[in-house]
Amino acid sequence: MQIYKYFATSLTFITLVSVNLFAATLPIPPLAPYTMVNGVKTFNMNIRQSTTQFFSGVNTRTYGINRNVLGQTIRIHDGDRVKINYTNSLSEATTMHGHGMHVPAIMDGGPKNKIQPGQRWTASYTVNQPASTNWYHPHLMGTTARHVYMGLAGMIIVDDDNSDTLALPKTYGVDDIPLIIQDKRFTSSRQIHYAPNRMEIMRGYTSRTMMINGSISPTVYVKDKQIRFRVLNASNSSLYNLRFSDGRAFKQIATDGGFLEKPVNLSSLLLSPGERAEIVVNFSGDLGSTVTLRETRNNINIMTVNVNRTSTGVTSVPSTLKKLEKYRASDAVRTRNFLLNTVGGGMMGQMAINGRAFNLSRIDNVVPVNDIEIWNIRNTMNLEHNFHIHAIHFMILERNGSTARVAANEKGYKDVVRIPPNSSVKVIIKMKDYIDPNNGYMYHCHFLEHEDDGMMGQFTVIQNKNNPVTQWAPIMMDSITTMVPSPLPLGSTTY
Ligand SMILES: [Cu+2]
Repeated sequence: MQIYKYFATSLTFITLVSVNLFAATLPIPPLAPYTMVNGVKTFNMNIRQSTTQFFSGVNTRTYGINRNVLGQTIRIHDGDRVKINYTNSLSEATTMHGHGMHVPAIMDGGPKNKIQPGQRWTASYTVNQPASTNWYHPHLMGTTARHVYMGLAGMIIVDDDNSDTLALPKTYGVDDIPLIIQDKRFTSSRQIHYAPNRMEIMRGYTSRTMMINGSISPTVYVKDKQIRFRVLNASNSSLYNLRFSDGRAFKQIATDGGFLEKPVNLSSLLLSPGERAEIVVNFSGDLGSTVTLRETRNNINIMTVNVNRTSTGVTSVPSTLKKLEKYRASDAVRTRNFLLNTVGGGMMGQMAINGRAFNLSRIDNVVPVNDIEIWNIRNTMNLEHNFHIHAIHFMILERNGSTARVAANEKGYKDVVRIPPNSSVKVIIKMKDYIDPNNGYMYHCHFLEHEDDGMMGQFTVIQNKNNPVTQWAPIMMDSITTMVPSPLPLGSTTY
């Protein structure tokens, strides 16, 4: 009976997928509208439950932010004063963390910034970082993985004066296209199925049903020119190796923390959960043809690119993008060691860092501001992990003790680094501001099942008597306390 049921399910599933294959146009998450309130760019983001048709005719329960699934794209500029009001319309508590955002710890949206059902939490700060592709997602201890899986993830695009002037494709959704890549399991009634067992917590809760921007096997229609894709691995625990079906080369222009110094030529791109890459692909001369974007670890066609329009857009990619500030290993004043392994029970024990599972009321590390540090992260398990540090962007110094093993497309600012089984990575970091001895930032494995299980720690940034900074000033709260209804008032923008 079980076997029959399994086959029946599989057959139905295959039929549904084949019906939908390459049928949908790639959805582009709209830009989030904002209002200017006393000079502050104010966004109202409603976290809610709804339904989405991943499979035609079937309503699947999903979570989204101002959308049925995933979130609108928040677009802000270096130097902007912003307030992002997150209202929790779910029937359960959550949080909303700005991943990659360089903000004060209390604005980070980590596990401490809990938003109860019906409540609102506001991230208010002055944007203080270079142009980059970031994202927002829940970060409540123990439920992060399920909440992201249900659909809570959106992009935050930061612009700056440099990105404004670089001759790169920059029309959002047209030649500058977000690609939020995930995979999901579904029940036989096509509801999202999130129920990892112990082995799946360890090895990853993965699926062959992949989606981009919440759509299974979509088609994106582009002009015959240079097209920029902002790629985000928003999966819970999958590595994606992306490649085009014709093996064409493309250029990576940005890592997690913004532009590389120069474009890096690639024919495949490997991203672990939480990592981002901006790539530019040349489709000139391809009018009338299609090419498939493939995930090669599992041999899945994930998106068709249909070149159906002609254009006289950007024809080349600038040869230099940005000068990056780089620290040498000899500049570091200390090295911290982080061991990724389990505690208690060996391979089946609880995920931990340095033998301790996460505890919200424990500060694991105290980092003096303006000190250059090396963080030496070792994965001694026979499993994939990665390592994400909140608020600070770092550079990778070494892989397995070798500077030569750091790939060219990793030589930019990063906030997530892949740590393959039984390997080590040294990164160099410097926190320059936002001292707060009372509120911590997280560092953790971004395989969400590992993070929820305890592979996470907490650090504070404290004053440095040798090299002090002034305390950051919070943006004053104003009188806006309710959601701004549509239609949007003058001064707002929408896509
Ligand atoms: Cu991990």
